[in-house]
Amino acid sequence: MKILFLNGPNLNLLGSREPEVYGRLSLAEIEAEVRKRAAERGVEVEFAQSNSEGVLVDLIQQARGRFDVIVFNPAGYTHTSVALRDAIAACGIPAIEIHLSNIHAREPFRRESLIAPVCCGQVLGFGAGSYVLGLEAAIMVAGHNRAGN
Ligand code: CA2
Repeated sequence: MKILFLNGPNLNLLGSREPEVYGRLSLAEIEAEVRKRAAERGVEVEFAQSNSEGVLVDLIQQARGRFDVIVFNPAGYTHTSVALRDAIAACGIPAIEIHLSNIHAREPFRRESLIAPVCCGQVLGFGAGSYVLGLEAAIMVAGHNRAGN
């Protein structure tokens, strides 16, 4: 079982600013925690981050046949990107949307996700824990798919 953790714009800045909203861990530290949990659960994970919408579309297209589930934090593109929504809808891989913060408790423009309707579900508001819970959700979703449920 192979799971792609895909990260959108500015998440490379994690840990450096706005710790009260996004926590103190860098993306590399979150990745290390997810890798540790994934090893315990016997699953493979790959992490990618891009600030570019087009690169994220390419990564989603290239995931076909390589990954069982995509765990996706689209960051700012969550609220704007028809292109990423279309890419997730077209790729044929189940996706789980994750966020560090609770987007529903923030500014009104963050409350809408264009990506959520083409995902199996969302995990949000738990800081770095959203990535760990996203891993668990991905394992569950992949298991269901394999069982043909
Ligand atoms: O809560 C999340 O995970 C978000 O996806 C984070 C995005 C935000 O636009 C979404 O509404 C919710 C922002 C990621 C940028 O993170 C920064 C980290 C440190 C300094 C500046 C930005």
